[in-house]
Amino acid sequence: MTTQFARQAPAVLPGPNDPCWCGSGSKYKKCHRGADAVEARKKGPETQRRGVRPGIVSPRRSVPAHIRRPDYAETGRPTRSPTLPDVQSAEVIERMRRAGKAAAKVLEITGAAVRPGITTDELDVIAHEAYIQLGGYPSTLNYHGYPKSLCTSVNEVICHGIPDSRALEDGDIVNLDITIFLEGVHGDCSATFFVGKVDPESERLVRVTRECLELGIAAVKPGRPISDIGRAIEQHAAKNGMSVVRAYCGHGIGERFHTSLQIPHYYEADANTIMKPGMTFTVEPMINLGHWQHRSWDDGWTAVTADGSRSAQFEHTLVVTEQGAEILTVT
Ligand code: EYF
Ligand code: CO
Ligand code: CO
Repeated sequence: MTTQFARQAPAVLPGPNDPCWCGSGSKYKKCHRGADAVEARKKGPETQRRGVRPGIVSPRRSVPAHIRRPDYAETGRPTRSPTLPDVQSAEVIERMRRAGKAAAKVLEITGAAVRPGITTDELDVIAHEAYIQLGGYPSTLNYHGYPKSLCTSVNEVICHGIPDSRALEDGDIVNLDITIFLEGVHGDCSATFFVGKVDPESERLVRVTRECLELGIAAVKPGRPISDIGRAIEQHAAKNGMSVVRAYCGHGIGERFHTSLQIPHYYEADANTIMKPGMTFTVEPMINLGHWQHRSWDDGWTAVTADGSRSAQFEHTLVVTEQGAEILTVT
């Protein structure tokens, strides 16, 4: 009789809570994870999966009392209804211009510090001080309990990487995702940086991802559906043999960090909300060199590519205008 279960572990192992590769139907962590780790140790370091590993996360940094805070700063839970209007008043947009400019400034300052040897926790210190210097609160700090003032996503980390004691290495790529709460509104932007000299495929990934954001922004037009944005992004990624992450989307933004408006970065026919002047949202495509599927680390935040391929991201906060889009997160 032939067994219906696989006998050998695949090259890419499942996440801890995914079904085991053997077909037993049990979670991987309850089934073959222990045995696979023993086998990998026996075979030596060459066969062990290389990649970014979690480091030590430092204690939470404080924000001076004079800085205005969002509603979740103490409890971790946003209290206001997410079903706010998607279209903002001219007065809110004016405040969002100032918040967007400040976010872009924090990104510029923190990005300038990226170099081999610096830890992502040191980047957190730089960003944290820059937010405060500009009079803003780091929107991610305690947002749903997130522990740091920015996200640092290295190599195969797709998003929500937590700054820790890991030093950046020559050849890494790192996305810095910065959001500021200033004058009662949020400004959210990110960019992927090279650490020293990176390989040509990573350079191509970062270039194509930046182009995906540009093409997504160019698709923003009043009277057109939100799905136009994802269509433009997905076409460009596919043309270059890359994939678009599906689990995380752009989002409405304003007095709340995230509203119920979602901006998929792939073509989604159901994303049929019509864009209107005054709507504010982010476009933040995450593009992978390999497949689009993701896994989450046990920390509950860090999303990585399931196949270990590298991932890059760029993000801007936009307002829809009569002609197209105005980018708010510019210095
Ligand atoms: C509850 C978080 C919650 N969410 C979104 C919360 O829009 C963002 N970047 O562009 C963005 C950034 C962060 C964020 C930082 C923390 N969170 C993350 C992951 C899971 C989750 O579950
Ligand atoms: Co962001
Ligand atoms: Co965002």
